[in-house]
Amino acid sequence: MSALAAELEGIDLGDKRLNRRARKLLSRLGDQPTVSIPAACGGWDETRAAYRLFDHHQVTAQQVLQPHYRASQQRMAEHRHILCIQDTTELDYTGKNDMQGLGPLNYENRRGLYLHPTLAVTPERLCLGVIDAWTWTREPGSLGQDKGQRPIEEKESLRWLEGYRRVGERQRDLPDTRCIYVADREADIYEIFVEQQRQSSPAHYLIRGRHDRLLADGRTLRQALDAAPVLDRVEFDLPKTENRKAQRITQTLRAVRVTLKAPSRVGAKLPDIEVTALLATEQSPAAGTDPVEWLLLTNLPIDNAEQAAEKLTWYLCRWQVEIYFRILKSGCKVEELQLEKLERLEPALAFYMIIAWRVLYLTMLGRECPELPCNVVFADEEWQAVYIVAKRLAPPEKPPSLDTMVRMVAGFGGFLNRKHDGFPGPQTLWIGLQRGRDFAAAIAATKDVQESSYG
Ligand SMILES: [Mn+2]
Repeated sequence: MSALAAELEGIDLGDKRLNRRARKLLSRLGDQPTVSIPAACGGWDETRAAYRLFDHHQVTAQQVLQPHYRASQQRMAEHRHILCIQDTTELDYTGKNDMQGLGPLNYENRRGLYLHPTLAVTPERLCLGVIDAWTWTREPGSLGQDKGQRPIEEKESLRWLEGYRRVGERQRDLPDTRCIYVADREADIYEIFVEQQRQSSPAHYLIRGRHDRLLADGRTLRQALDAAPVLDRVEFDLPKTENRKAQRITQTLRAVRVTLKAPSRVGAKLPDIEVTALLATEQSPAAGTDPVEWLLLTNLPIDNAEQAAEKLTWYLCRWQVEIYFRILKSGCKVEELQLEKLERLEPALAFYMIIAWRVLYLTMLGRECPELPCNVVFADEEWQAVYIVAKRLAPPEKPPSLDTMVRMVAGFGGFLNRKHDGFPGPQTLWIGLQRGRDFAAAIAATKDVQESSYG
């Protein structure tokens, strides 16, 4: 079994043959994540089998993801702190008019669905897996119809609270691990703070603030933060975004424990809640630009510079989910899937969610655990094939280190491995992994030929 198929160990689709087919398909798709399903399957029989699998009523995205959720939870148990990072992305299928069941995106004529996964990530940025995911579509015509009622965004915002509850369930199963729910401004929802106080062994939260909330003492959050002393100054590299280039910035950190005044809700009286607010703001932004700034809210205490810097570092790990979305879309090209209807698309997406996770995992695992023997995450035939092609030597008895292996694999994807190249990124790795599997297949075929001619 390939290392990837092992993620589906214990899958239960209600039928042994279905389970076996699902594992085989995951390997197939994972071997060539960037090509279409027919190309990855390499023939019509197997392609039809894949489509039949997606079509089967037992095969839902959640069924496919279940064993991966479990495997991820086992990996989480090995760590003291786990950031449970949640975010939404849109999957755009505009123009795929024969696909049934899609809904409008931000405009009525853009069509697709929304994906909202939770990734388990260590503070060292190693992604241990997807632990929760859901998808939804908007009703056609719903964008303009909500005037006067609750806007559609407000209804959809429930996903953050539900997602937080799911993380709380993980927390109950993992008594020796602290789970910290991490999310961006969209999750600045008072009900999450309330939920944290209601649960018996709740997950912590670390959420970027969107509102300048009112405090019980009559001030605003921002006023309280501005009055707090500077705890520390931190420097870090900001990755590039669409409208800004990568840069090194210095921020001041301030933190304050405050009591938020409960917002009023129709039909419910919410309690005032104590939270810690952390403000990281750019010390001297370039003229004419807004300071790079994060306002973070957490239930955790921040009493010193070290704790403040730690929370900021944790929040910055949120970037991993953006990389994950990039792997799904640019690497696995999930927006190019050609399937007839949503019920087929969702299980197919679930397969690619596991494949994309593995690329992200390997990218960071090589950095965090360079000395680990590579057969922990690569099957023997995988690492041996890569070794033979890269070194033109018979593979050693003892598997090489993970760092060596990841660099060799990424080399097949265009990574040059010079001193100043640092670590390979996900893109060189996903291309390299694909080629590595081709080598493994070629070598297996050569062995078959040799055996048949000598045997
Ligand atoms: Mn977001």
